[in-house]
Amino acid sequence: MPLPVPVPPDGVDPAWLPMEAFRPLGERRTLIRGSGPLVETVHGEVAWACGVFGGEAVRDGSGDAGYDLVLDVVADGEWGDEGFAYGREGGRTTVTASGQRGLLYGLFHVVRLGGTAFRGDCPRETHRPAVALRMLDHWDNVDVHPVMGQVERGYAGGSLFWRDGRARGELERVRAYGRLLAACGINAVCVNNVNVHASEARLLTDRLGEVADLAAMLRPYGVRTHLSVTFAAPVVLGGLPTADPLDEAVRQWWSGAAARVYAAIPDFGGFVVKADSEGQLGPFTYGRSHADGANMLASALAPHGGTVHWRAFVYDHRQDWRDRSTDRARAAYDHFAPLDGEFADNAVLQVKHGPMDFQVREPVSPVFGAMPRTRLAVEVQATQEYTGQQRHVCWLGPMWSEVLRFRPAGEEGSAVGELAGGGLVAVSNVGDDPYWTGHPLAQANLYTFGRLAWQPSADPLGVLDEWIALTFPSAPERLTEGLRSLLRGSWRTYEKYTAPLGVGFMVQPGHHYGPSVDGYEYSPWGTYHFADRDGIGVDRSAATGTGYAAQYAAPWAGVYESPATCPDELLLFFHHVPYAHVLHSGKTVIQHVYDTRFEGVEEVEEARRVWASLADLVGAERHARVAERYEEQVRGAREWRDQVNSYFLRKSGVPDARGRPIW
Ligand code: GCW
Repeated sequence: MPLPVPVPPDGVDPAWLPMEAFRPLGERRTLIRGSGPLVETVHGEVAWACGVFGGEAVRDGSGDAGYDLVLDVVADGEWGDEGFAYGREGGRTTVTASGQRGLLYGLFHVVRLGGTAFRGDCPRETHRPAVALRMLDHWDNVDVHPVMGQVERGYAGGSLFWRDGRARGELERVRAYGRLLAACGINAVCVNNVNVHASEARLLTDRLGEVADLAAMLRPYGVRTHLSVTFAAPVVLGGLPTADPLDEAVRQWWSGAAARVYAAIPDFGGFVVKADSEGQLGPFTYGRSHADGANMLASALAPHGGTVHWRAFVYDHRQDWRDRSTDRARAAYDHFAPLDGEFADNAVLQVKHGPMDFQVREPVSPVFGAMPRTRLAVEVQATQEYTGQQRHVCWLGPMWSEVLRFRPAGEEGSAVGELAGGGLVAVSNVGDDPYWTGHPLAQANLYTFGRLAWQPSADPLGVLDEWIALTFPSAPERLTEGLRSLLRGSWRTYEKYTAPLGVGFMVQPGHHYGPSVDGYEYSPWGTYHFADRDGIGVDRSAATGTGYAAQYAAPWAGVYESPATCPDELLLFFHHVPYAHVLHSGKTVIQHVYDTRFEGVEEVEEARRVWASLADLVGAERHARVAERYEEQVRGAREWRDQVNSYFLRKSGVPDARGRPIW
């Protein structure tokens, strides 16, 4: 039986799966062969499209009866669980997969191609994800947290899963969500915050049924469910006196817990763990290593085929700002690199892409070049905590692509996207907002993440074009061009008007929105820029600084060590320089500060104008929502410009060479 398509409920945006995107498929005759629940999902999709557009979906018919499209699962296929072969010859398009998931991804490939899938010939091509695990981590709380709210760092309304302490039970919306994820290649979701509070802890035990309900909705779209668990669970849930990972009773408790999870959710993905981090308990409490902690959970999951995702975000968040010898950027490497080779096969170390915390510009974490015998996952942040909180447009595709293409051992070595055998993970930017992501244009971040996770070497601009074509089917060139111009450079624009040259963290403390140049300067969080009357930046060189630069292998250790070779955009991350220091661009640091702040604001003003000019081409509601956010972005960018410029004029006493207003 075809599975009915979970079209989003009334008033909810179809995002990149509007009905119109299914027209080319829906007008044609399609044969679907194979068996299993995901084949019924595919059948449901095709039948639905044909019901709307007049085509025909035939199940298991013979192969030669004038079909435009044949979707086939063959038992002896060579494309793995998720891959497929695509081709077109003699007026017939074929998608052949060796597994049901592959068929589902093949179907969405056809949808993406639109009319092109049914024109001309196309030699057979193989499509296979480069990364097996493509995951979204939701920082969703079950209870409303007094400070962080329902969704920690969430800018898209409430949670899709939880509200006021309960499962929401709006399972159709969850199903529609799973469908959107499948269409961009995401195959795993962690349904609760890595900061696991009291109610959330119980999702592992007596509230497991609520997780199983979500898993049942996501499963037909090939999305596996994962759970964040607290390392303290044996104590807080099991009543044991300790959570020591080497204690036999603790190990048994976890084995039992894992077995019960698998009894309820047979295809459960595994645990996500934030331990010894920002106040969460971890193995350090018991004098054990992080490998001891991760491996204990890995062994509880191993009999069931599960994986533990152990986060590397471990640092001292109670640092004394007077202490110049501690460098937060060093922390992940210092804690984890010595443990390389000690982690179990089903333990994945999940590493934030940069050494600090999702700033608009950071170097790539040196951990990726330092742990060849460990399965690593790259964690990026789709939710725009430090990049405009979905009130500002900041399309992160180019940033993620730079990270994934970075080669820690230089040109001859592998790229981060290849080293991430443990998966690509994004912190989700989705909530119960009618546009899913608050800012309608922030949908592009979610879509781009999925496609880059499938193929980390993909050109992000190509992915952006896909998103535009799907989301706005039959868009006139003016709209396509307009959207491109709004999104393509938006990350660099955001970088221009916020914190300069990789220095980061000039945000308001706590909520992290808007400028506060010294907001984190005298705080315990390890996030300093050290601006004084003469200069700015953090000396992380090996020769005179914290030694962070030496955590990289050649050639990067050398490149970053000296201001002469360090790329401009990271200069203040690695070096403390005088305001008169001349960048490779030929400008002084201080003039760069001024110029980029002014340019950034001008670019946002221009974007607002472009969006206004597209009013006749997008729906009125969407237009109004984005227009209103551009007002806020312009206001916010000006505030950034004026605070940052005034701060540096006052510190340095060096006027703007162009004499523009600074306060
Ligand atoms: O970026 C910081 C956030 C915290 C978050 C933490 C983490 C979930 O400000 O809100 O906690 O990172 O990644 O664990």
